[in-house]
Amino acid sequence: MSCHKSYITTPIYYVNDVAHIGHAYTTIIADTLARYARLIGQDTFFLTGTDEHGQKIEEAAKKRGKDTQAYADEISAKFRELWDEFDISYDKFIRTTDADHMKGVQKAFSVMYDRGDIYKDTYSGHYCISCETFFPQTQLVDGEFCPDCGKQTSIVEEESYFFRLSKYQDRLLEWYRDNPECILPKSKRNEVIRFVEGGLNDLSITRTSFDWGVKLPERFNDPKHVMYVWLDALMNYVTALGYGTDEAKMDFWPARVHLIGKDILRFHAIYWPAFLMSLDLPLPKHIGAHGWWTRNGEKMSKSKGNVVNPKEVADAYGLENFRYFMLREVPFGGDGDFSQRALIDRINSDLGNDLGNLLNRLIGMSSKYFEGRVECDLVEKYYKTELDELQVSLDKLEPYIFELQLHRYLEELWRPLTIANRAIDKYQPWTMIKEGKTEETMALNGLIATILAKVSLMLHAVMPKTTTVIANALGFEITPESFNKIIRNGEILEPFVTQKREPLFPRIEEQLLEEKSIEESKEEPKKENKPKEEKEADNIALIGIEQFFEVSLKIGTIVEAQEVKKSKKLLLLQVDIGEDRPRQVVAGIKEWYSADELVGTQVCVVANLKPAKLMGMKSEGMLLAAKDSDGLCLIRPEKPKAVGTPIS
Ligand code: ME8
Repeated sequence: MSCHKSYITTPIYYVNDVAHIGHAYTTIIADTLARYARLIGQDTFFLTGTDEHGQKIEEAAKKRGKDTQAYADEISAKFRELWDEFDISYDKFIRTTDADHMKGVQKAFSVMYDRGDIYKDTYSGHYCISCETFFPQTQLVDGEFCPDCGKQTSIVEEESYFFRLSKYQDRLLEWYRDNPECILPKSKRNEVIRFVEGGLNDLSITRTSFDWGVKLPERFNDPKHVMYVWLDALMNYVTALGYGTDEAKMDFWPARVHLIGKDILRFHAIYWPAFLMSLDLPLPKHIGAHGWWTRNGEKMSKSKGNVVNPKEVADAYGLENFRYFMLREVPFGGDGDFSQRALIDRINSDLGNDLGNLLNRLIGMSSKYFEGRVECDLVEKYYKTELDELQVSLDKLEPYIFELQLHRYLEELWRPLTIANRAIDKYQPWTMIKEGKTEETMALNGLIATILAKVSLMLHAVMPKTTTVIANALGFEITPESFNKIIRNGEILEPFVTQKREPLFPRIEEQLLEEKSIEESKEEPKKENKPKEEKEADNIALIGIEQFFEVSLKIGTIVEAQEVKKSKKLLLLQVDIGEDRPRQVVAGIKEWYSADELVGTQVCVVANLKPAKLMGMKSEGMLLAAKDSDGLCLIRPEKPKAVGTPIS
C-alpha cells in the first residue's frame, strides 16, 4: 500500500428527500473502504454530508410550506440519523449551509477569479432545475426535455459569472491519459474522454434567479448572484478539511477516492478536476462511479413509487447481511436489481451455508473430540497444501478493494471457506478420530480456525459486528495489530476453547417484507407526485360534444416500428389508418415498448393533428395512451377492428 493517508468521500446528498437504497449503497461502499483502510493502519478520514443549496431545495421547502433552512435542517438530520443507525463510521458530516464551508467556497471563487478563470457575461439557455444544469438545445430530447433526467427544461436568461472550463480541456485529457485509474471502472473513463474531446463550453457558475445559495465574496459587490450549486457542492471535499478556514486537515488531500453514482460522473470527472487545477490543488486519486439500483428492472424514482427504503430492509434482514448483499450482488459500475429473493439466497447460501456452518462445524467437532480446545501449531505439518492454497487467495484480495471491485473481493474471499469445507469432507475427522489420528484431527480443526480467523479479518470492513463475534469465538480481537499479525505476518492463533452458540445466520424461509412495504412512502403531497398528464387532468375545463367531435380518432395498425437512435424516449412508427399510405408517427413510448413488440398491434390514433417535427422527423398523428405511476400503456380496441374505423 503506497499511500498512508486515506481520504474517502460519498456524494453529499440533496435534502429534497429522504435517503433510499441508492444513497445507502454509496455510503456503505465508502464505509467499507474507510473501515478497511483503518484496519490496515492507514490514517483515514471519511466524509459524508448533505447538499442543501439551490433552487431545487428552495422549491422542495416551499412545496411543504416550510422555511428553507428549517427544512434543510430536518432532512439533513434524517440522513445523519440513518447513517448513525447504520453504524456508518464517518469522521465528518458536512452540510453546505455550514459557515466554514461557505467561507471556503467564497475563497475558492476569489482564487479562481484572481487566476483569470472567472468572467462575467449573460447566459441564455435551457435549464433543468432537477439537475441544476444548463443544456444546449442540441442536447435536449424532443427539443425541451432534459437529456439526463427527462424532466421539462425551462428557458432562463441570466447575467452570470462563468468559469473558463474550456481552458482546461487539454489538461483534463492529459490527466485521464496519464492516470488510467483516475476514473473507475475504467470503461467509464472512456465515456468521459469522449465527452471532453467533443469540446467543453465555459461553465455558468452563478445564478440570479433565486437566492438560496452561497453569496459571492464582498469584494465583488454583486449581491444578486449566488453560487451555482455544483461549485458549492463539489467544494465540500476540501472545505471539510478546512480549505479557506482552518487548513490543519488539508494534509488528507488529495482524496484517495470519491465514491459517486454514475449520474454525477460528469461533475466529478470534468468540473471538479478543472476547479482543482484552477485552485492549484492536487487531483483526487480515484473517482469511483457505481451503477443504479433498480426495481423489477426499472430505475427507482419517486414518481414511480418504487423506491426501496433501506431501513426497512436492514431491520428485517439484518444490517450486515444487507451490506454483504449489496456489495456482493452487483459488479461495481453495473446496475443491480433489488429483490428480496436474491437477498435471501445470499443470506442462506453464502452466509449461512458457507460461513455460519463452518463455525458451527468447528464448534461441534472441537467440543466432541477435544472439550472445545483448538490448537493451530500443527496445521502446517499436516495441511500445508491447504495453507498454500489459502495464501494464494489472500494475496489476490487487497488490490480488489481499492480498485473498487468489491464483488470480486468477496467472491475471492469465499474461496478459503470452500477450502475449509472441502478439507472436512476429504479428511473426514469423524473417521480420523476413530483411527486414533488425534493430532491430525486437532490440526484439521486448527486449519478451519485459521481460515475462519483470516476470513473474518478480511471481511471485517464489510460485516464489522458479525466478524467481531466470529473472532471472539476464536479467542482473538479484530484490531489493526491482530490484522498485522495474522494476515501480514502469518502468525498462528493462540490456543482457545470454543463455546456453543446460536447460529449466526438463521435460515430464512420466506420473504420477510410485504413487497409494497419496502418501498418508501412518498413524502410529497400526493398531487405533486402525479405525472404531468394527471396534474393537468385535475384542472380540466368542460367542453361541448361538438368540440370533442373536432378530434378525428381512428383505429390504426402499426405496420413498421423502429427506434430513434439518439432519443431515450422516441420510437418511429408507420401506422396504417386506412389511407393510401401509412402515417408516420413519432411516439414517446420507447421506455415502455420495444419496436418489435408493436408491429402488427392496433392503436387509437389522433388523425387530424397538425403535423409536427420531433428530432427532425415529421410526425403525422398521435397515439392515445394512459400513464400513471406504474408507467404508460397504449389504448387499444378490445377486439381487432378494420383500420380507419372512427372512434367516438
Ligand atoms: O446528486 N442507485 O445528490 P443526490 C444507486 N447533491 N445509487 C443511487 C441511486 C440509485 N437508484 N439513486 C441515488 C446529488 N443514488 C448531489 C451530489 S456531490 C458533490 C453532490 C446515489 O441526493 C448515488 O451515489 O441526488 C448518486 O450519485 C447519489 O445518490 C445522488 O444523490
